[in-house]
Amino acid sequence: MKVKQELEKLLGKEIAQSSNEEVYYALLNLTKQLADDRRMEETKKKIYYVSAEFLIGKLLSNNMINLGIYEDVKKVLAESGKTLAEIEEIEVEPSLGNGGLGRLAACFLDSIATLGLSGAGIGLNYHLGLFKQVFEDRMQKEQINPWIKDQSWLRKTDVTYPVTFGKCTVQSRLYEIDVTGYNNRTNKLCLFDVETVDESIVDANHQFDKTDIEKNLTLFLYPDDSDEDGRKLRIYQQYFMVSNAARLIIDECKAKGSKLYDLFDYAVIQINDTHPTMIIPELIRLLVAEGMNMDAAIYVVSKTCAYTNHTILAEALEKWPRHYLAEVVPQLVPIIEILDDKVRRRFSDESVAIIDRNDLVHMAHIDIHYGFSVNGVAYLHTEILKNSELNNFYKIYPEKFNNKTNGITFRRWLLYCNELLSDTITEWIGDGYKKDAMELEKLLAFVDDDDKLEKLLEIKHQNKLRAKEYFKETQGIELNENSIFDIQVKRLHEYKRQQLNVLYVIHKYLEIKAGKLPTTPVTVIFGAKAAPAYTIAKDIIHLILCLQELINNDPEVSPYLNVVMVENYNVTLAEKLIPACDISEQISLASKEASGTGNMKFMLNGAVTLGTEDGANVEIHQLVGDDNIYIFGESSDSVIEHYAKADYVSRTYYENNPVLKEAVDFIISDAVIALGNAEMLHRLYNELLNKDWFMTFIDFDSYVDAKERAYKEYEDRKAWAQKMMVNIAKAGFFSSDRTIAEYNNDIWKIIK
Ligand code: 6GP
Repeated sequence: MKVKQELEKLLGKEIAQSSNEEVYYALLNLTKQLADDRRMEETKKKIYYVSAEFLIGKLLSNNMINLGIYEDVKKVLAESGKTLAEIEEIEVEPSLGNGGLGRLAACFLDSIATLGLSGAGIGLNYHLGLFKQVFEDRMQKEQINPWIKDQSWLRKTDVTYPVTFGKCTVQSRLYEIDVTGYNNRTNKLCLFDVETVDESIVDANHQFDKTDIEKNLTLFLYPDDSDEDGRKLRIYQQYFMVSNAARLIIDECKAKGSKLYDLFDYAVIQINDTHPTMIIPELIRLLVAEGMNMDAAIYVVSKTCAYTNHTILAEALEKWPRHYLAEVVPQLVPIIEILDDKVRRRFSDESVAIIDRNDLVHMAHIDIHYGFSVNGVAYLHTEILKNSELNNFYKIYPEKFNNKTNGITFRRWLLYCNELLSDTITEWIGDGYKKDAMELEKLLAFVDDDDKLEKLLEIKHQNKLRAKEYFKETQGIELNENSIFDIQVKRLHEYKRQQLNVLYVIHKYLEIKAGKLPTTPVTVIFGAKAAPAYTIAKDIIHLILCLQELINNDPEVSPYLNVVMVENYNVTLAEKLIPACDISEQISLASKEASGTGNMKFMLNGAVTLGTEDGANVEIHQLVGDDNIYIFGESSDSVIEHYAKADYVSRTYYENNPVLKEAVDFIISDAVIALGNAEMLHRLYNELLNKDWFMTFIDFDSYVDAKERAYKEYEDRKAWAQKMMVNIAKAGFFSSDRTIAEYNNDIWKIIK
């Protein structure tokens, strides 16, 4: 294809004569056409990945890479005096996800298409998405994040269904976004919406009438659930998502010849955490309405649905009061009662019931009893599910449990975000690794090759410069490219322990003030959104922003230590930060991080992990060996034991450890209070001293030791570059192509 001619045909003029915006829209249309050309006939069986979140990121470059026109487009733009980077600035990042669960869903869609599997994602088209984070008075403020433009990747379809709730019926509308595979087929992401949705009901404080379902149904991802109306709104959304999904699936299967008794030969439904759980009773309801008897419907649905668990945090294992469901979706309640009754007849164990004695409906329990597969997302996580969290279920259904260690798409997280590195790798080992990521292991041959090690360091430096320029331009942030980039970017949550990193920063600041100076300067970078109703998480952000102000403006300290919190961390910012990183902070309390996927992205881009034996860190450790990772902290077994015995008392650590005490006390020192909000800082201080539910203090000493070791070893540039090489070489296992091949072989069994 002649890219230049095609583009200029769409533009109606020369590229050089067109604005960036015109070029962007021409590329959008060209890419859509090419994606359309790669649509293939669907196979008999299809995978439907149903998820509340799809954190897809900007799509233009990713699609151009997958369609094979990326290099040509870059060349053609350069000839006309334009860069792809400036064209991409026009694209707005869709706001359809929150964190790991949503980004995983996006990587999976890429890999499903790349492996040539017939599949679709199904979710909701949130108009205002999660929220846009801005910092005001060193605090997080939430703003609406409208992202839908007149022309976008969204394609309006004729598919619409009436969806009935207890109090009203709404008419849905399906929108589609093409999902391109790398040199392979085009699939679809199906996003349902309602036409009555009204963005104008949201006021300046982000408030809106939570009971006006017709107007608010697809406004926000995860509406505030701190009150009853908010929780009910989540149920409205979930039911709207799955009722549409169920109908779409039934229609598509019927069109392919399914008689519905054989639905499982045509469809497999992967339930992404518990948000889509109601698809089970909804499908049963619809099959019964089609004339099937209840037992047959339950049998068919149970053979069609599979469940993935993404967390053991109790707060995320959804439990809805039966009366909420009776109000929002009364038609499902009798079915859920039948499902519960069948469970109770078979098992006397109260802990596996669906509706408990307090009349709470346990969504995960529906998935486990009435799905055919239950998987965790990393080896350790699945072991914890089997042996503790879901042990009572494992005893009943050992055959349902399986592990699928997460993965990431290397198209976005290497080829696109780190071209310098991927071009160099191609030069060294050929481009076979682009199809078979395990070929990266060929890089192990170069761990003693001085020139190649030098080159890795040079690439890292270039990526730091690129990040420096980007953040200077977009956020006015000054980054020192000659410092160690020590990065923690992920959702803000106490279990992820940003507060542990913060305590280290304070400790380091105090050391520098006392005259103990680091050899190489360090920049500690944070990026994180806190859920709007999560008070302590917002207090932690506040503390980080106060420290940023204090430290970066202290001439005694700032030549050695800087703290930066980037605003509105999202996929686009991750693509800039990850290639520039030296040290990847993966410091969750062991047992709490199901897998993590940021850890994989950093490793692939040549950062060295500083982490606990948690989630997929365990597998990273096994792959790279002790010398190429910094592991610290309590083991998950020991943490689980502390919880069981309830014997962790944070204050004891504080009282017995003067270094820790000094750091903790600094949170409420005059220097910090002068910059911040005393109430928030005291609240955080008290939380740590009196609760510290995620055991920050228990790991403080070993964290400080590990960090000091990492900083010291960074000085030996050759030894560090060797660690980088090993990390990149061993990252192949974490390709989501491997993960999806495993899902397909063990669970989905889609034949190409
Ligand atoms: C996340 C887990 O916290 C993370 O460890 C994992 O890598 C990711 O899922 C993908 O599996 N969970 C969520 O984001 C979540 O909302 C309900 O879980």
